[in-house]
Amino acid sequence: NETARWLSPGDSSQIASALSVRFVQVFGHEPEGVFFAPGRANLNGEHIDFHGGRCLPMALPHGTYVAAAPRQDGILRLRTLDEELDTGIVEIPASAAVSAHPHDDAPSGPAETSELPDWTRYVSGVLWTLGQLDEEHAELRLSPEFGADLLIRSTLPIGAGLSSSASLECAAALAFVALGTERGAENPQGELDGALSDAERAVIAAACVRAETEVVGAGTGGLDQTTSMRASEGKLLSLDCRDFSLRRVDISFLLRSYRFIAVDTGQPHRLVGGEFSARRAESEAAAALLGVERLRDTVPDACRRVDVDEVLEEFDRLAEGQEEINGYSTAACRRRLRHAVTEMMRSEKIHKLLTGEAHGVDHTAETIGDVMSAGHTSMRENAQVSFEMADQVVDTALREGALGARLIGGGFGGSVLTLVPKDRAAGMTKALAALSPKVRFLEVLPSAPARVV
Ligand code: GAF
Repeated sequence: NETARWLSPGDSSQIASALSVRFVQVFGHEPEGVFFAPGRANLNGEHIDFHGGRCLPMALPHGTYVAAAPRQDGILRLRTLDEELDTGIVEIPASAAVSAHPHDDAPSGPAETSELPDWTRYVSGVLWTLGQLDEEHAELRLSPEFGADLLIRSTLPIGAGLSSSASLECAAALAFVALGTERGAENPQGELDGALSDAERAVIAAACVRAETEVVGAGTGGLDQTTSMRASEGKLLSLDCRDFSLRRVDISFLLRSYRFIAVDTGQPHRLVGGEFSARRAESEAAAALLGVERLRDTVPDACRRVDVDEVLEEFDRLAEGQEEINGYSTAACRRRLRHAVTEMMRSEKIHKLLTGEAHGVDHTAETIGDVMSAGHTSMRENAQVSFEMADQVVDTALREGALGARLIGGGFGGSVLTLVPKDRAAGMTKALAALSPKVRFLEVLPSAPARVV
């Protein structure tokens, strides 16, 4: 039954009420609030956020809900309702939040706490980084005594490249800010959303990035957390990861005739695994060889056309005779460089198209579709993060009338984003459903950022 293949975001207020009821059953007292943060899809700009590239994400209607209540004893008690992850209440002394979760490079933590489930690091990490904020951001800083009870439920598939981790971090962060900071105390919960400025949301997003890189040990670049905290309903973000400035572009004109549908291939991925970090490290080695801090320095802005072959020639000249750069194969570094430069140029092209003069809906849709598919080819051949099922989904979607299709997120598993004319969507999803019983669909409607429900 094809309808069963659609993952619905559900009704926010119903989910929040049901979660509050469960919270009382689990913790024996009422939650003080329910907080939500969305996952994301990205039209273009994969594996370039950490190089200061431009990304074109939007928040999904799907995401993570957190029902929460503060505690006065500095303890964090967490439980997830995800059937595969739930092991009952997990208790972490807040003061041990970080030592309990050393990532691979950190000294190991106390034996009795190192058994904690991996997913809890995303939450305890955020508790720690929000406690580390400096004087300038004191209003958003958690006190060291702060603790909380959290019940978690996600409407996103976990590990499907749709940013389930960042949405958990951001929902937990918003709960912590609401319940344990001056900013939260100043604003009754329902008003906190509106009261938080975009700059404050950026500070919270940065704390979430820090939790993921320093506590979880996944070298993410900020795309996911920024989208979850700062997205806008009905809008695509044109996010410049040099300084995380962004423009919000209305794409409702496009959604009148076309649909964005995300296809979860059913093959999960993990960013903490070595492959993602290796890809990042290879591209960083290419940057080091070229003598630039980040690869964005080779593609400064939309106004200057960059010839990728010239950049590659320069790379070849500098790499001549070297089989390795900083311990990474020169051939691999060259491919990562080609991916990063072409991916950045594709983003600049769409940025110009969407922020410049209108060229008509169909022209815009076709150009976006072409960029998406070219992005996939580069994910497959240059970044080398695609996999058989993703390639099959892309080929099938294009054959069935999609204007564009591409793997999104970190790769090695995860989801494909498609752009399809409304009248071709049913045929496309039918053909995709026939590929594997694990395939699932999500309607991608650009949605609002992290909020109090
Ligand atoms: C993951 C990371 F978390 C992001 O920062 C980004 O690098 C993405 O992979 C690839 O574009 O989602």
